[in-house]
Amino acid sequence: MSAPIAPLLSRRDVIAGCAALGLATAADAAGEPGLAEVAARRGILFGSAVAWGGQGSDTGSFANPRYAALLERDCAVLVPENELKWQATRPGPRLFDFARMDAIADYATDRHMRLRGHTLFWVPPQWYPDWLRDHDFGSRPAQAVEAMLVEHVRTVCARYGSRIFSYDVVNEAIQPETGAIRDTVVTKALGGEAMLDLLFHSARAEAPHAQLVYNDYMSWERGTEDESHIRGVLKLLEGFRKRNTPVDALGVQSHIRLLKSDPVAAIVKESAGPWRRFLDEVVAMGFDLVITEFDVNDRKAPADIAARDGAVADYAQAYLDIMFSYPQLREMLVWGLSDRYSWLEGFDPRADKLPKRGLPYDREFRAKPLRSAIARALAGAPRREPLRPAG
Ligand code: 9MR
Repeated sequence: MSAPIAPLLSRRDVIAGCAALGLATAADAAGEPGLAEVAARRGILFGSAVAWGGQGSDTGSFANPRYAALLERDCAVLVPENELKWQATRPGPRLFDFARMDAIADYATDRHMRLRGHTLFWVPPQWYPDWLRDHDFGSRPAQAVEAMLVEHVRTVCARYGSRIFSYDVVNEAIQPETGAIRDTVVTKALGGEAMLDLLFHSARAEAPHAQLVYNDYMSWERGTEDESHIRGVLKLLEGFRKRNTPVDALGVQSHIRLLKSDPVAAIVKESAGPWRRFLDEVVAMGFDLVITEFDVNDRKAPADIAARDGAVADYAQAYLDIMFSYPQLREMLVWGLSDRYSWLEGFDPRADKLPKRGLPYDREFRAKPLRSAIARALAGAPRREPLRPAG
């Protein structure tokens, strides 16, 4: 009997060899379970932002077959990157347009994926549709704004019913530099707190099945603005609890940033303690946590691709390990899957002008070390009770 023949190269050797050559392999993800499956074993729902199908095939949309293949491998939940924002759905004060959002909702339903609603109201005026920015609310602005917001929530919630299981009811209400509620034509008319409360109460009434989330980009990096942003969000959450405002979870956007060239371990060491104290306070008030928009801004990470991808992966895993140590975190969404379509490309460019690499797949849809880091963080997460089904 002949001895079994050892394979010339194991799968691990192939992957290590490719990594040494700086090559991402499609094979490193293809043979492995999708991220949604890895996450589900731990009671976590994993997914991504997606765009609608109308802008042509080279987009981060389900209508792009190469992108759809990634979505269908890795995602159990989708969120529209832009299509449920007022900019998309509210072409005029009395007009609604849901064509783009409907396309995404239909795709998610057909593929048995869940759907998050981003967002019922995005507070900073720079993101309002033009007509709203300097809208004349007449002689009784408080009543007019109230009617407008309630109509909006009612219309969206009625249209999507139990198809949307979780809403970012309010997005980015806090001014990071001051920690106060932003002052806008809409918040002014009603008062900031009253306006936010109105949105959450309306969402609870119109979508009683849904998880209601306050979503913001306060981040674990330690800059002055990050401190005041965090303090402002905590104060806001305390106010919600005091006034019995129906808010279920804090959406932690998680656009994490490598903005220093220090070693990753040093940055993590500086951030971890204060970030945990923040999360401890949030969950102590009874809020769940949701990672709503994860990606990594690699602006100051090394230019060399292998070194950069390694730093991004290490930074992400350190962050996610902390996040998943909280059983109150049961959803993680990335803000896109491929660097080819990332919003980071047009934002805060690198000094060397190299393309950013902050998402799990590169511009040619090949899995990167960041995908493996996410998979490891998910696989290492303590098992938790999954979110109750919608409806
Ligand atoms: O990624 C989104 C980009 O395509 C849009 O142009 C932009 C304005 O609508 O919004 C980006 O998404 C943001 C999200 O809605 C809220 N948190 C920050 C995200 C990145 O800017």
